[in-house]
Amino acid sequence: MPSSRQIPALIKQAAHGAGFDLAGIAPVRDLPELDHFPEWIAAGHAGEMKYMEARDDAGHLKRASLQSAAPWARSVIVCAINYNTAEPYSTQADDPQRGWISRYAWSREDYHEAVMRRLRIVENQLREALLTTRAEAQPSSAPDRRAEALRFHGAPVVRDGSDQQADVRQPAPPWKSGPSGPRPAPFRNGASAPVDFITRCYVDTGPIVERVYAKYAGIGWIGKNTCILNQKLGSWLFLGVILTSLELEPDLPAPDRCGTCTRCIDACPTDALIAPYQLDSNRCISYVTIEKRGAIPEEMRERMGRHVFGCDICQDVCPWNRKAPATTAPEFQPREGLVNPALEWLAEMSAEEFREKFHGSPIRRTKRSGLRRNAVVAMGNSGDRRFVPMLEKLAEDEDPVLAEHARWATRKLHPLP
Ligand code: B12
Ligand code: SF4
Ligand code: SF4
Repeated sequence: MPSSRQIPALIKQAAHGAGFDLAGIAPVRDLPELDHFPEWIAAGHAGEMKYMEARDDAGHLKRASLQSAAPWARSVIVCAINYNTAEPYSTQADDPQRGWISRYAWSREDYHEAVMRRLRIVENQLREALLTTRAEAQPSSAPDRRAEALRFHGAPVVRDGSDQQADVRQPAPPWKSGPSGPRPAPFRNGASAPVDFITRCYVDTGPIVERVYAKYAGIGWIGKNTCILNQKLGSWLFLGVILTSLELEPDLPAPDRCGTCTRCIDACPTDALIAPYQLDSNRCISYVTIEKRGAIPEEMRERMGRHVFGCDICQDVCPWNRKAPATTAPEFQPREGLVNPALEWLAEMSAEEFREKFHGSPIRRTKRSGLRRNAVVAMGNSGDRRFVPMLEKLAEDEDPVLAEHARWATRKLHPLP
């Protein structure tokens, strides 16, 4: 029977088998970094990302503490996977006539799905290990508890609709079984089981600041650019978390290895890193090109340079990424044409081509209108007057936001005397 000390080893083995590069366990408690979250929200640094401001019935910010959003959670399993590929960094590819899509978005599969699929493997193996040992612990005259348990395998998935996460409830692990309490409500499929073993998997969308738990799970430290950095792998890591009601032995937090370095802060073209470990989304090119809808503030347009989706500069310049290894995972290999893409191609992309090219890609998030808007801004910043005829045509486009940005870009390339 695995003990609460052995389960972490089993989880890490399962994570490795599922293709994760790193895995660790963080405790659920009020971690000091989370104290900064309400200040960050109050300062307006979340911009228009209203989901970051979600509150519970008592008015507390859900992301500021798991006590509010998941009072049953006792541990957070954090898994990380390297998405780096052997392509140049944005700081190495300096053709201003071409755009830049950030490294994470070149992938063949949206990382939310690629990470979630792996998290489910880990979650299922954890469940199976606990259910198997529980079944083996039953006396032979008892009904076939293992068969009963396995009927739940993959079945009790409750969608709560608000955060689109699965809530998987399972029989209690052996060390948690107590005297039998009231019979719990049945699952949707009619089966019933004790409900005190809960797991929830999240990639981005959960009410949790993943990087803080990644630090306490020993995945890496939070750098001054606010990204999680691992000493061996660098920062090209996607994170995924499994919240669980199991009380597990936590890992040790990774020590901060930024030292006196400030390269990321110095290199940020928009001064979005307002202080070490603090980012104002409104000023971040990643936010402006992916999350911001409608018109981009003029002051930001010029500073966006040729970025059309996301930004990697504060990671490209980080010394810990100098020797970052490349992944072999096929889903993170770049789609054709996305590394340093042609701006004309993006600006003139039809709705049909956008659907086809970006099917299952994170780039869908900015929608065709956002991508074209960003491409037009990059043309304006290119200094290349070859783009003027195309921009003049786009200035008449039926999309008023695109048309206005095209007029801005034309003025930049073709200043009036
Ligand atoms: C909203 C969001 C964004 C926003 C805001 C980013 C931000 N820094 O907050 C925008 C759109 C700008 C963004 C950009 C990017 N994102 Co993003 N994003 C998220 C999301 C959904 C929430 C992050 C969040 O809660 N922010 C709130 C702030 C307050 O938290 P935080 O920055 O993590 O800050 C904590 C620490 O800095 C800490 N802190 C630690 N020490 C200290 C010391 C002091 C003095 C202070 C004041 C604070 C402090 O306090 C904060 C917690 O309260 C997460 C997924 C998730 N659910 O966590 C992904 C996530 C953070 N993003 C990710 C990625 C990959 C990116 C990009 C690289 C994508 C790109 N190339 O464009 C960039 C990186 C930009 C950057 N430098 O952060 C990854 C990060 C992986 C990693 N290695 O760190 C995540 C974890 C997604 C994932 N599942 O893999 N993102
Ligand atoms: S992603 Fe780009 S704009 Fe955002 S903080 Fe990093 S360097 Fe600055
Ligand atoms: S560039 Fe320097 S300060 Fe910034 S995250 Fe990397 S090591 Fe830390």
